Amino acid sequence: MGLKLDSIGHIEMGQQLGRIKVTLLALAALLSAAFAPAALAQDNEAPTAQELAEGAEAVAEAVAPPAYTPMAPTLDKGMPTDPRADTEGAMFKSLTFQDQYTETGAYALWMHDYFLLPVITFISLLVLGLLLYTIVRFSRRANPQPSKTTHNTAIEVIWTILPAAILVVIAVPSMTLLARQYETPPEDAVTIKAIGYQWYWGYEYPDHGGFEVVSNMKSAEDALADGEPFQLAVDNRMVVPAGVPLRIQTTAADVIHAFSVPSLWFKQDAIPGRLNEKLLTIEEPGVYYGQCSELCGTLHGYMPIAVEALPMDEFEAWILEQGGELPGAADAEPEAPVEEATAEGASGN
Ligand SMILES: [Cu+2]
Repeated sequence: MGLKLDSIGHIEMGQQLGRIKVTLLALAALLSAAFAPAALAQDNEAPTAQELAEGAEAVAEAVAPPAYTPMAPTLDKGMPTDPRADTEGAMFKSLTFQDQYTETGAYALWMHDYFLLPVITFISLLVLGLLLYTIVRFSRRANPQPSKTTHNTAIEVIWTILPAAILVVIAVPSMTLLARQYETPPEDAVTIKAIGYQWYWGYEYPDHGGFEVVSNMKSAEDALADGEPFQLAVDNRMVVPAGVPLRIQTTAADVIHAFSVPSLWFKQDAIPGRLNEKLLTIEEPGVYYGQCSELCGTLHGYMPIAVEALPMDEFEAWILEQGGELPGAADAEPEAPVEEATAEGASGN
């Protein structure tokens, strides 16, 4: 039959299990027929097969996934801002970080905007002020006889303690951010494995049957036609569920690459022979663009990343469309042989 050895083994085991189930079912039917009035047993038996078939159809219709169409990206969401754009504040927005769509990213952005930036601004202005004061106050004209002082204990204590204190204060949010960035994914996180190749990305879905999506950069014409940013748009995106923890694993097939998406505050090296993994929870559905961030050869600049976060049901529909399977589907499998067996049994009788 051209099947592999292990798959034959599985199929035979499945059939054996099926046969055991059929035997048990037949026994149960016999027992119920023996103990219940004959009419009731018949009533029970005949519709069961029909009902099962009809029920299965109804379920299949209800579960039938809507066809997947790639989500249209939102301007300035999950992508860099063009400083030449007409939109308000485009110039400023292009100079700072992208809007963040993860909790860690929001924290990091807060730390930058409301903590580090004020501190560095204060220090820069203070140093600039002192410098200007010194230039004016102690110039040769204003101060012809310079002081011969070489030490001042008080001032030396201050300029040692103060910077040290500032560093200690900065260390608090800094260490918090570091810890958050390396939080271990929970056990039930959805695993997606990003594999770097020269020069494209592959996305494997080990929790969903292990299929792999190959993702190449779109041509300028295709990107433009689809309303996507050129050099960021890809033919096949990395589709993930939004709002649930993801276990992003990265590795590479040839040289070192890096999987990086700025608006998700995510950057992780993809190293041959090594599996890195990190937690990622995307807060809302959307398209988020990134790029390989490790010099990996000639076409390093042409292996962009596009992450499409979808609501869970749409993600599952996409999985099925890709020929993957849903986790938990394996638990439901034993029902199939039972249905078949019942139908066969009914026709046999
Ligand atoms: Cu690369």
